Amino acid sequence: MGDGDEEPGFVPLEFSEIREEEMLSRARSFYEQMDGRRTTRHFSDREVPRELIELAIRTASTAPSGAHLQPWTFVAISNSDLKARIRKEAEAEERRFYEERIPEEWEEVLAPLGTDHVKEHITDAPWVVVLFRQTKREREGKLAPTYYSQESCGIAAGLFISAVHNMGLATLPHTPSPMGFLRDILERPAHEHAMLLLPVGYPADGARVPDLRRKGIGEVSDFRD
Ligand code: IYR
Repeated sequence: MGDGDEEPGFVPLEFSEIREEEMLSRARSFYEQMDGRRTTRHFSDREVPRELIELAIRTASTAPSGAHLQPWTFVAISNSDLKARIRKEAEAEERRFYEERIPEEWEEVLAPLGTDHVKEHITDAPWVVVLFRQTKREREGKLAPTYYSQESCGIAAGLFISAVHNMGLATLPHTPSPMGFLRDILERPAHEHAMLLLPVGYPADGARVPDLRRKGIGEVSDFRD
């Protein structure tokens, strides 16, 4: 692209090339950093400054999204009463799931994770962030569609989780099911659907995680070079 190719609405890409050696070293250290992330269910109630949560949400919001509509709302809750209400409703739904609705083949793969209907993390963690997916957007006073909102919000959630890990805190993608109660409690509009509940905080002293291994590169990829 040379002079005279300037299209309105476009600006030059800011890109600075990195030497290949440096690329490899950065790629390795980022992988190692991310490979050290574990999902724990045990959170401390130690305070976390609001600015860190804002930065995690800003990072999540850098996600690419369908038609750049950024179809997400991150509701960040530190209010204890609200967290207690959310926990109560989440546990009521989860109790039904674990006691009545869970199919055998699901129970089998959940057992090693040690999960149950008790969701202490919702009241222990200093922050609970609920990711709402917007299936519609406002356009000229009416509602119009968003596009690829599941994919967009999934990517944003991944960036949120990475940002939290990178800043030295822990989070847990919790999926109370069904989670319609979150829209009611948090007074979000009908076109926003709760997708993930993410407690954020320090791990508790003595926090434990299941003894899992991750799949190797050969199990998660199929190269054709
Ligand atoms: N939503 C429930 C059950 C659950 C389901 C899966 I798949 C998990 O990886 C973990 C839990 C809960 O949050 O307990």
